[in-house]
Amino acid sequence: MAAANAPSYPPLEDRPIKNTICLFDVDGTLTPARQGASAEMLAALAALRQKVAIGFVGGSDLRKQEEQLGAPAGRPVAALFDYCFSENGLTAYKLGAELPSNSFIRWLGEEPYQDLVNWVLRYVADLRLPLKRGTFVEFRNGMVNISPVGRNASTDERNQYEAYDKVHKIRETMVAEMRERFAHLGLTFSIGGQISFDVFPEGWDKRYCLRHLEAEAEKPGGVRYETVHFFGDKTEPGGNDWEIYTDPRVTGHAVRSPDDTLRLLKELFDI
Ligand code: M1P
Repeated sequence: MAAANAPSYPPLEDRPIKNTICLFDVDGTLTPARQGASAEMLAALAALRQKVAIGFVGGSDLRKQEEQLGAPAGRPVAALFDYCFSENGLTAYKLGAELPSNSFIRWLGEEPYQDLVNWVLRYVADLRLPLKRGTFVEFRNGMVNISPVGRNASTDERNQYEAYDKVHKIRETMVAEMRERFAHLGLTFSIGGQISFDVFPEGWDKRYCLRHLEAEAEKPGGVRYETVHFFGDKTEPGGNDWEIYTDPRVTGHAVRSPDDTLRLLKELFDI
């Protein structure tokens, strides 16, 4: 049951600024990295939602977005946004109702996945490094994360590995071999952090959520979003907002911080 004081919003098809949606990255755009949203940001989003459809698109899972957005508001995150796109949209909600989900294993299939993971384990077994710990393959809903040193490495061990990797190019070499060996699978290999790299299907970056919006237009009475604004802080090449920011279907906005997002929203939507 909706909370007694829950605000109400015009139906999506009756928002004053028609056929328009604002999509937001979470960390560094709506909230400081890994922290909660401010009261000012939550109020701005509520005001914006009176005018246009709003959604977030984040790489983390819904639990994390509940912590960063839902908890500070004291309401479920799915009540704060028209569209919630967790894991870039592999898990998605519209007006609190779940949209079709997807997963890496469903997309790839068990046989090709085992070919990949067996190859990785053999490759890692033959590596001699200054240190090795455990969990060389982490199976996630939308990707597999591979770490030559192992995800159990402590902070010190991470730092040691990272320095070694910079000189000896362990991940770069492994990724180059995997790109060649598994070229037929249509995968993206991304070295983002300190000790690992992510492997996921081509196009399963933040652009993935756009397919949900395109599906909306095909539904009876569904809205066709002709203007899709995206706000993100990692919009440089290599950043995880870059692909959606530069997508021709999207009007991209690069922000430096949540305060910068607020400034831009005032400027663009007079809220
Ligand atoms: O956000 C960048 C990366 O952060 C972690 O990488 P690592 O453990 O190597 O520092 C992982 O969560 C990885 O998936 C992610 O891309």
